[in-house]
Amino acid sequence: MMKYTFPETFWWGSATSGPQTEGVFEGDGKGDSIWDYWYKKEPERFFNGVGPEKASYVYKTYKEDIQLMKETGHNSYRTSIQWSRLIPEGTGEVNPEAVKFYNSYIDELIANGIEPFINLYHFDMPMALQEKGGWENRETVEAYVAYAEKCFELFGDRVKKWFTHNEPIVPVEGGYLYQFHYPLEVNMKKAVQVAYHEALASALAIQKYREMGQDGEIGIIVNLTPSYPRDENNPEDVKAARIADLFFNRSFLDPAIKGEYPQELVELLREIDHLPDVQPGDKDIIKENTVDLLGVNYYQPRRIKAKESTEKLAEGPMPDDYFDNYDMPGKKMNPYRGWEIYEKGIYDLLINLRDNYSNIPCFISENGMGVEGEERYINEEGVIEDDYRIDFIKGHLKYVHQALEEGVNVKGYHMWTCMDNWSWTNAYKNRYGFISVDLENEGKRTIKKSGRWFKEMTAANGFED
Ligand code: BGP
Repeated sequence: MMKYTFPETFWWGSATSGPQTEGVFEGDGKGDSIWDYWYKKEPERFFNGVGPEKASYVYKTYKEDIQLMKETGHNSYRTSIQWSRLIPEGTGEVNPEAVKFYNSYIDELIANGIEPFINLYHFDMPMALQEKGGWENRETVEAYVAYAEKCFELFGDRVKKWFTHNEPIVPVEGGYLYQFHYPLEVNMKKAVQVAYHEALASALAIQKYREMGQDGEIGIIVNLTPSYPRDENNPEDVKAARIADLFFNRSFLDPAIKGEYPQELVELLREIDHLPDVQPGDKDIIKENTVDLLGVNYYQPRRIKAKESTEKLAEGPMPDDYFDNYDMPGKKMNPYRGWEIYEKGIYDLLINLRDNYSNIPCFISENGMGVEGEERYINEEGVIEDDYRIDFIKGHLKYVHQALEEGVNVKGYHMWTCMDNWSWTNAYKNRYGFISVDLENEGKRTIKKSGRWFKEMTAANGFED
């Protein structure tokens, strides 16, 4: 038996987002985001035709839900403000119903001893702005900064942990490379511009936060997918893995923490004439407004080999022109989501932050396991016995613990997610929560075995195994 003890002050909790939980209700004044729009247009693209208008009804149930957070051992919780709820047209008028809702949600969390961590952007571009190009258009950067300022002004007296984006690489991949987010384009030139504008918007929001004299911390949440070469002794594999790392990890990590882009990435984009449009002064803004705190979402590693296939994914350049994904034999899989489970990846990425990113204060802001058909694990008391999820958490926490012992500045662990929520086009296919949501039964909540276990584990600040 080994004992894994975490600091008394460790942040324990879970994460979600507005669009995946709140739902849309008569009279709530919410404008459409790209998700509302896309669902109305192509509902068949969403698993079982379930859209964002239902989600988990949290807009109505947050008070009861917060009681369940307490019962599952949360001392902190991350959600996002929906831009299209607060400012329905993306710019201009603020929706008073949204202000009431977020105020009450935040107050209720605090009153129950749960610190709100608030994210400003979780894949949910207001449709009115997407019509004008979304992140491709520099005006969206300005609109975003005005929106961020409004959020700081309205809620900054109580919210002390802010995040400018969740996984900013995902709208780039989904919307402009691999077609799993609206606007479903395949265009690397636009992808680079979108990524650049997101990073610039983040730096400008951080600048605004500090100018306003706000006294909390502000950061960004990135999904890190450590890139492992097929063969560490094969220089071509190693180079391919390094390029994948540049595209998918360092493209946001470096500007967010170091205030500049990796030179190798800049050169690579220059060679293919894909550098983004920038304006004088941008460089300094990015340089001077780096994050206080980094959230890291970790689900899976990336296994890479040197390019072997000649198949092109698109006519124009694509990141995949530089590497192939490597299907490593014997890897452990989550078959429902199709993602590899590799616990040591969480340690490797934390050590990388310690050694190459000035040991920035960080926390695990998402880690989790989506499983389909969890009802088959329901016992006589109606509780889902998700022992696989408990094992998944322990497996990762052991490595977080090791990283802590080796001096990594890691301050917490948030699970994806609290209550089963709406997973974009997968809707409610794979369930991730500590708490189940019965969609057939008005969203009835039941704490799973993992939720009970998490409560005990966090009360003890650790576990034995
Ligand atoms: C992360 C996102 C979340 C969430 C989670 C699970 O990438 O930040 O929004 O959904 O992954 O992934 P999925 O919902 O695609 O199964």
